[in-house]
Amino acid sequence: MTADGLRETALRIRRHIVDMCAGPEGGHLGGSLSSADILTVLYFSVLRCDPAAPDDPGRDVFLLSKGHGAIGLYATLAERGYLPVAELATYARPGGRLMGHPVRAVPGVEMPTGSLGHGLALGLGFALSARLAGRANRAFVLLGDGELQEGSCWESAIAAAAQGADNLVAIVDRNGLQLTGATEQISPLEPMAARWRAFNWAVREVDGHDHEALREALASAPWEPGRPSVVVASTVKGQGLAMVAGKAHSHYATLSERMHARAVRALRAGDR
Ligand SMILES: Cc1ncc(C[n+]2csc(CCOP(=O)(O)OP(=O)(O)O)c2C)c(N)n1
Ligand SMILES: [Mg+2]
Repeated sequence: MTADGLRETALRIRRHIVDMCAGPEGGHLGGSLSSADILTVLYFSVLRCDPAAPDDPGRDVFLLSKGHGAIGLYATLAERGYLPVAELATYARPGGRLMGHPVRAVPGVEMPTGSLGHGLALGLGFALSARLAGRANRAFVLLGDGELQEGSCWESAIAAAAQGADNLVAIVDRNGLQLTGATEQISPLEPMAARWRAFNWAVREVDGHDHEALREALASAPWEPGRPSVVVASTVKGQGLAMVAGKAHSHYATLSERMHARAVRALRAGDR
């Protein structure tokens, strides 16, 4: 996809996210906006995947380990053709399949997620099974930075390096915020890149809102044969909406009609 195409797609995805947050249940606004460019680049420039054959054994697998970012994933899957865009209006409504956290009933969702700390182990399982079957497909796992406070993430990192799983690619949405505040004030994660290197992973640090930098890093993995890869993507929680960007309270929002209209105007203005 062209640079303009990616930019327009990311904007549409952000608009869907904002729309879903205006429903009666609200949604995880900030973390979905911070991941929107990563998801756009993955689904429109990197992943070998086909909405017409979501179970193709040769597909690249994507797992949203930070499953609370579900509305961003739904918006991306809809834009990519896995489900009708109109279905996004059923998010969090009785009888619908688009719940607050993703489940396998949604086309394109590989595993249910939402309980933090499990996605990297699941991704390693996909990567190892592809290798055993002699297939070249890769597994991509998107982790929250606060999520990395779960010890199971580091257990999985050790196991992946021990297995030399170079078809596993982790992406850390490094927005610096977790539910109640800054990661560095609550349970520090720095030096982030050095920690992953110490766990024997190949590491790249990129601007998580720069489509070309993301594409180059993700499409060219593995960068070091025999090592799993991690992209530490520097992001802003709530990116695209100045009224919440960089603020912990962006984590979850139920937008009133007035706030929704303001958010839609702000997104449009940012596109100029
Ligand atoms: C095991 C577990 N503990 C707690 C939660 C509740 N929870 C949901 S989101 C969140 C904060 C996660 O922060 P981060 O991973 O940085 O996500 P982001 O900033 O990208 O939204 C927490 C604690 C959970 N979903 N799972
Ligand atoms: Mg975070």
